[in-house]
Amino acid sequence: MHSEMQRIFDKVVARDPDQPEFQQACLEVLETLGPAIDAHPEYIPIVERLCEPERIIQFRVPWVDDGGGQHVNRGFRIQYNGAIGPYKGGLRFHPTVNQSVLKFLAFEQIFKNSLTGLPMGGGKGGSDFDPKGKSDSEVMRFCQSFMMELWRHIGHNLDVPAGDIGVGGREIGYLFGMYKKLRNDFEAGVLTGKGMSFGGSLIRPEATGYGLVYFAREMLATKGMSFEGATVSISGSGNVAQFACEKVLDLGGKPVTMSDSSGWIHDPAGIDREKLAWVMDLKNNRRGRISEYADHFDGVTYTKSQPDPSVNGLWSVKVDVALPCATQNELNAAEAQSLVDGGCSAVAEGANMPCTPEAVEVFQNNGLLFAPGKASNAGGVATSGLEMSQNSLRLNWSRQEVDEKLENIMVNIHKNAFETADRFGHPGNYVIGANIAGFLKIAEAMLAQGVL
Ligand code: NDP
Ligand code: 2IT
Repeated sequence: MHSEMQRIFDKVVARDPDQPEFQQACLEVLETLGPAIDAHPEYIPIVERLCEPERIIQFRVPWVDDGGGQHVNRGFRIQYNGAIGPYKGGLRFHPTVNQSVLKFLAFEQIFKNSLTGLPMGGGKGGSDFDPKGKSDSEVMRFCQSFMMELWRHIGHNLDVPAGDIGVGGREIGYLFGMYKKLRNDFEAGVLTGKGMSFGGSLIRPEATGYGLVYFAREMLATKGMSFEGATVSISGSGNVAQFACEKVLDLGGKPVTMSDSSGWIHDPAGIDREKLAWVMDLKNNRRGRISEYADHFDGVTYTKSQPDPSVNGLWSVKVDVALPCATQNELNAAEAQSLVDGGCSAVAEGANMPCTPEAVEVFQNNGLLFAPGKASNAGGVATSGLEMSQNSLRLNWSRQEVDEKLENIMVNIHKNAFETADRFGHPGNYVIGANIAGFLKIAEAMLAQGVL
């Protein structure tokens, strides 16, 4: 690692010794910036500033369950970097949410948003609230309480939250309703991922999964490969996984796995459109478990999550392409090695940081194509940016129009990451390409705006 980047990283660790996810995200960027820093030594203080969020807001979220019981959760919003546009990034509701996790996500978001080419800074937020097993009215009351504090910190030109794990269309609807009531103003562009009847964009629900597969298609094409006839493993069964599965089917591939936090299914015959529709109903309406898939369809195996995930895990299935779409650090070095041994050609991250640094090293050392999430899952936030544009215009674009813009953005991100990797002496290394390409735009803006 470049000595100045090592110095900055040591400072990050000393300052936040108890934030492993944040340290991991910083390290993964800092260790790749050397060639950019050699070309632009004036950016060294910028990197140091980038490792510190502009603002962290933490607040209490009290709510009442259906039985009258009172609960308190913790709410956060990290307004990480606003150099190139309003803070932008999702909200995550999951029991594992803490400052380290949200700082890692907000840090990644800065580079991802820069790569989209749209004017969006980086932010993230959420709560340690667990929506699992909660009724609709409990989720509504929680969202209302969360917004009762958050509203004073956000705005369509200031900070624009959206969904992430545990936050989908239902939650965004409740959050938007409460924001509108408190602000006494219909400020459509304050949240993205809204329903179509109140300012949402067509294709936003599909965008992360579709964008991921568009990016992977471009990456495969550099080696003369395609999704046609390819066997694909997908983890997760939420928003990103569902629409990644749909786009793989559109491109002639065969998805064979899906998972949730309880376990995973392997369907050697392939998850076809009818089965995918069933999964969407299971997860989005009935809010059930993926194990039910194996009870419902023939020839499917279900395996419970293991304490040691590398034993008989989802990534041991032999595939051509792997798309991790669940959560951070879900794919370790041993699992990466099983993918390599099984003849896998490409891995593209749908989730944020799903592959551990050691897993990424295994892929790169074995010549697999590897797409880091900040490039390959940028389609979600890019389409959020398109939703903001439509809200400002007070117009709705057609499904085809948004999809074409999304596809174009993903093709451009691929091209930018590919060419930047080449230009800085690491051909084919999308990690270096994406980090440097994302960084250069932010660094230029921060330098121009002075020491803030
Ligand atoms: P969802 O809540 O819709 O789905 C998450 C899926 O991942 C569920 O199947 C969930 O299973 C599983 N999962 C969550 N946490 C864990 C865990 N600790 N261990 C195992 N499985 C887990 O979220 P999304 O699909 O929106 O998000 C998935 C990933 O994609 C996240 O990393 C997110 O940050 C990233 N992402 C999302 C974008 C978006 O637009 N939504 C954009 C870019 C990235 P269970 O239901 O059992 O918890
Ligand atoms: O990680 C992400 O990029 C998201 N969860 C989407 C953020 C957004 O603002 O659409």
